[in-house]
Amino acid sequence: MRIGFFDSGIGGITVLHQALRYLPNEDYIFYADTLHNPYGEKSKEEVREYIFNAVDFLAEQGVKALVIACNTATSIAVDDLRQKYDFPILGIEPAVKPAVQSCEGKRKKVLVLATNLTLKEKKFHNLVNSIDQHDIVESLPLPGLVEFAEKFEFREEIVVPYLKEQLSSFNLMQYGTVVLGCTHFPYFEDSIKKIFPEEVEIISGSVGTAKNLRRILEANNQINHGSGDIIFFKSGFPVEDKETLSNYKKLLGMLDMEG
Ligand code: DGN
Repeated sequence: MRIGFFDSGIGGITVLHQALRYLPNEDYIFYADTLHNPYGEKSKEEVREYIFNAVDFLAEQGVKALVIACNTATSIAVDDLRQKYDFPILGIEPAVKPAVQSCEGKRKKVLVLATNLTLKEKKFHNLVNSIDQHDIVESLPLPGLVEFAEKFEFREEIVVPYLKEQLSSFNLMQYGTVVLGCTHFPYFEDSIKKIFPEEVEIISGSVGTAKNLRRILEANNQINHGSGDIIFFKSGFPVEDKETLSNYKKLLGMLDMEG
């Protein structure tokens, strides 16, 4: 059986990329809900309905595990999804804990970049409150990066001015770690690096999610020896046109280059 991956759009491919590193012999089914993207600016109720529709679809295809490769969807629905389905469901959340641990000693702050919905949700506030004893975590929504990614717009001359404007009121010298709390953001890692001082670390939660996925499959004796085949769906329809498929492959290649 395949492993299901789900995101509101192409951001989840950044998590799939890590899964392919840790589990290269699994076969995958990737569902991008592009018709309803972006999730981050919509109401929680509306997004919840889209998520359940998408996961119902993946469950009907038959998956042995599901990765909610979207911080926004994880924060509003992962607990309820786990109640409904009987396959393992993994989510992704902003990697606040390692960021705080690494910054505390350095007397630096942490900046979490995510969607509006993720940053507004209780799950995020509970996470920060449980870890951030010295009040060093700050956050900023960057919906423009999701829009750029969905348009396959990654050119630095477009992205860097947007980032500079959004960060214009921040003193960038005070940060030790930037947390990419949206799966669309790793595509822009090079542009983000250009804005912050060189020593600033940039981290995301996708490696942790991929390692957890491997651990769960190993524990359940469900490791596959397939070919790493991926099939893509967009809001319930198979992606068959060559151009889109080649764009998705290009994204995986682009992530390879970013390491
Ligand atoms: N990629 C998603 C996330 O990680 O939050 C959401 C992007 C969006 O739909 N705004």
